[in-house]
Amino acid sequence: MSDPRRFDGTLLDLALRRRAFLIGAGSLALGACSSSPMAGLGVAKAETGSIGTPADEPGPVADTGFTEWVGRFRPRALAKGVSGATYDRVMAATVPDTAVYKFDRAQPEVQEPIWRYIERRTSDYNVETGKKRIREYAALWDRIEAKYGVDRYTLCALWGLESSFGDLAVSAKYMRKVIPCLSALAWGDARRRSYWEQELINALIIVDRGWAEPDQMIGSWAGAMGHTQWMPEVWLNMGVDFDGDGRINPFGKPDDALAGTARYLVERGRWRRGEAWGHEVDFTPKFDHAHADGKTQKTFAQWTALGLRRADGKAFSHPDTVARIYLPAGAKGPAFALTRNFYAVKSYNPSSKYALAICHLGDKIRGEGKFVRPWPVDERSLTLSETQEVQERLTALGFDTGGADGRYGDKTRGAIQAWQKSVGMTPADGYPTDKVLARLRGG
Ligand SMILES: [Ca+2]
Repeated sequence: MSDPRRFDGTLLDLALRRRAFLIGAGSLALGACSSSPMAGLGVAKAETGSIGTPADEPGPVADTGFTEWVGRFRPRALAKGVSGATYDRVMAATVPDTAVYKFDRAQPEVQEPIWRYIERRTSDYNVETGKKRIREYAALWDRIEAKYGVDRYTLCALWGLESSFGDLAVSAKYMRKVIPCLSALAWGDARRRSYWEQELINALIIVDRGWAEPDQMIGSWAGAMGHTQWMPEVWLNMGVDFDGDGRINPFGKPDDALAGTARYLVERGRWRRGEAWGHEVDFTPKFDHAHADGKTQKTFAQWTALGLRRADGKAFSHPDTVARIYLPAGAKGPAFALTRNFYAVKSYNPSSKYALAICHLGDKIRGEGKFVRPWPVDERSLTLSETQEVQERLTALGFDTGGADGRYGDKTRGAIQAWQKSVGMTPADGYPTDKVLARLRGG
């Protein structure tokens, strides 16, 4: 379920959101389009050679190459369950939306500090709107909690970040017809062709089942649709007809979308009923930040013995629960002990800061306050190019940052921390600071 590339941009997240391998912290409401999840994906050369479009030129327009491809792809689509009638009807009317290719090449221009990322997603507007939705859909939340056990506040927050609570006025600007997008990608994106082919097939099966007509299937350019931005595969396999109208629908009434997403969190994220996602924590001076690598698992009792405590001063109510420590902004910022349900949320979109934004927004909708420890806003954040330099230097030293895209995500954090440990730099918190860069430059 996860893309090797950390993608935690803002808007295009939306675009390339993928439950299987695309990443992104979605937020329709955020504006700023900062990155391409498809960097490097390129139009590349089609296997057929029919559209060998160079990466710096516009994508191919509909031409005989596409028609030929539709004919060639037909037997494979039928073998995977699409009816011939649906395939012919839908694909004959499809003009590939080649504008999708340009999204490949968008590159991030700024590195957004984690606190801006979190604060924008947990804005007063989102908190207040979330509270309204909690009241408005009380009966639906009751039913979803009873059946799936997923906390309504967290699920409501996910809805808020995925589609601004289903606000079509906000999302309309980003909407495209999904089948033409997926067709263009399946036809022209050599690198991820098999993924796009499968999603196109899934979309056609949805049509086959009578759940939607192609014109109704609108979403991001990468094919994510509806209230909680389902890719066709999620719609097909995790969808639930929760309003009982005989079809599964990620649009319109939010019942199916929210129930299906709760099902996803349970079945794919292994959400556990009644458990918190984690706690904000603090450390006594003896705590060694090298343990805070987002991987090491210990019970709260064991962490307590190592010098960790709850930031609000309360005792851990379940000392035997296993947690991992996450430092999104290094040793000086807020720190978190994460339990299973954090990772359930992260399974929906594999970025830690995306999951943190959702869990925090959910808590705020529930009525809880801000984090106890302040963000290190006075500490200068590295620029995009400086972060890229850190990544390049670490890569050269054999620490895997997953590329050098200038983004500070889970993989880069892990690489910095591993390097800090190897050179004895403390705190080994994985956070890219001036000091880290200077030491890397100094060899
Ligand atoms: Ca339904």
